[in-house]
Parts: sequence; C-alpha cells; structure tokens
Amino acid sequence: MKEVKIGKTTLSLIVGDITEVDTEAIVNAANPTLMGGGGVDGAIHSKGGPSILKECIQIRKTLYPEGLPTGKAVITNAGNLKAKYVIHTVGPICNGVMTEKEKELLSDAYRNSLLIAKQHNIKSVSFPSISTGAYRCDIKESSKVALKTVIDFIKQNPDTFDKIQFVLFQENIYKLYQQTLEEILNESY
Ligand code: AR6
Repeated sequence: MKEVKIGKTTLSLIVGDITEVDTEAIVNAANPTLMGGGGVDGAIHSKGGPSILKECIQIRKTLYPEGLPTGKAVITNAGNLKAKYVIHTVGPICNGVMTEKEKELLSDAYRNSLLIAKQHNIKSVSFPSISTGAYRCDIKESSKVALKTVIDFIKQNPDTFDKIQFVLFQENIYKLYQQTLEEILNESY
C-alpha cells in the first residue's frame, strides 16, 4: 500500500478487489450499454445484485437512451456492496493504441466520476484502473492520465474528499501505478 496526503485528502494505492472496499463510492469501468459485462463491471453487478442494473435501465430510459458516451459518468445505488454508491463511467477503447484522443477521454472518465461524487457530497471514492483490461489501453500511460487527473482534481477541490484510492487487481499494475505516482510527485507537484 502506498499513501500520500494532498491537502486534507489521502490518495492511496492498494492491491485488491474493488467490490470488497468500504469507500462511500466505487467506480465501475462500464461500457455504454450500462447493462454489465466482464471484468470490474461483471464483478460489481454479480456481487451488488439486481438493484444496480435496475437503476442502470432507468438511466438508459431517461438520460441516455443511446448509451452512456465515453468519458461521461452516472451514479446508482450499490446494492449489497459495502459502498453506498456505484459511479459508472466508460473509458476509451485502445486495443493497444493510445493517442491523445484516448488520453483525453480517459481523463474525462476520471474527472467526471469525481465531479458526480462531489455533487453527491461523497467523501471517499475508489477507482479501478479504467480501460486497462478488456479495452486494452497501455497501463503505464493510463496510470499517468489517471493519477494526474485525480491529483489535479484534488488540488482544484481541496475541501471535497477525505480519501481517493486506486484498487488495483494485480501486483504488476499496482507497481506501475506506484512508480508513476513517485514520478509525478518528484516532477512538478
Ligand atoms: N477489482 C479491481 N480491479 C479489477 C477487478 C476487480 N474486481 N476485476 C478486474 N479488474 P476491465 P476496461 C481490473 O476489463 O478495460 C467490461 O466487460 C483489470 O485487471 O474490467 O475498462 C465492461 O463491461 C483491469 O486492470 O475494464 C466493458 O465492456 C481493470 O480492472 C469493458 O470490460 C479494468 O479492466 C471495459 O473494459
């Protein structure tokens, strides 16, 4: 585990399963249908139970009939999970190629998730490593985008969050995030 303090907010990196954590909100690496899938999405819906999908269906009917666009975020209950809320966002599909466009969309996914958390007065949020599984974005590049976006948001919203954490499923992904965090802290921050 790695932990740093940015103002009053603790930013931490842990190895683990995002469906097990007890932050107020967890973020789902969803797809535009909001109807579930594999990876984090599959784990959240299967452990959280049907009340999450029920709200997703409602969101599709009302707010996003054509699907949730990449980079946007919506919020639902978290069913049987320890968290109170699930924030569903959609990262870019890279399939191995990550250009500026995918980086911007990935940054949007993190920023819009934090924005919706702030709007709901949520104090603690857990993120997975969005787009680095089925969507195949480069993990090192994704970690830079993820950490820079989150750190910038914390700095611009200093009294908003007590804790933001990245819950990384595999040791190798955790190590890359840890390395990137150290690089960012040594640079300009
Ligand atoms: N907790 C934390 N991280 C996890 C967990 C977990 N329980 N399970 C997997 N990961 P992915 P994406 C890691 O594929 O790339 C779905 O089918 C995993 O090791 O979940 O954004 C959706 O429905 C990887 O590092 O999300 C979409 O169709 C990271 O989470 C599509 O996949 C993200 O992997 C989204 O793809």
